[in-house]
Amino acid sequence: MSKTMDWTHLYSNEHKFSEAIVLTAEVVHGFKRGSKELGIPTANLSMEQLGAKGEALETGIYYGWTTLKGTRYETVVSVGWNPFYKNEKKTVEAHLIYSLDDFYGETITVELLGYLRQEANFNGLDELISCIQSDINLTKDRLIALQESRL
Ligand code: ADP
Ligand code: RBF
Ligand code: MG
Repeated sequence: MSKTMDWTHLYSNEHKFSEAIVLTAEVVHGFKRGSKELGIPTANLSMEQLGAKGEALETGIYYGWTTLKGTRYETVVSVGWNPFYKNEKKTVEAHLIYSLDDFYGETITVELLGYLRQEANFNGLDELISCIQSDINLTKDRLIALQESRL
């Protein structure tokens, strides 16, 4: 399978927010698929702590920043039911674009600055991973552009 798949068509609804959406919650345990199956760990936020804000959040993929123990990391966030896995519970999961040790139980703050795309279904794991890589690349681009526009 080619590693250079083109996902451009999925990003037609991309937009940045006029105001950040700020989420603060504890990191809880999920299905453990992120690291093991995808090689892309995601810190799952406690839906109980997010409450109505978590319920109201539109499903899809977002970019922004996470503050963990006083340090901010570029972050890509997945919100929804993961159609590829047919989850029955909505999750809010943050992948920090940095190599880190486990931080379960920490309270993190995730600032969402823009929306990339809706959740999609894929024909296989390699397609899902390829699309997440393109989300990560776009996230880096958008965050750099935002920083430059604020200089
Ligand atoms: P789970 O299903 O329990 O969320 P994952 O396989 O998605 O498990 O792994 C997520 C966990 O990995 C996080 O809760 C965190 O403790 C750890 N982790 C390590 N590095 C990162 C990172 N860069 N981004 C997100 N989580 C990370
Ligand atoms: N799951 C899907 O079913 N469809 C998606 O389009 C999708 N996009 C994702 C994008 C990013 C940036 C991340 C971090 C995850 C995404 N996932 C998606 C969720 C993925 O299935 C989930 O993180 C793993 O199942 C581990 O919980
Ligand atoms: Mg996870």
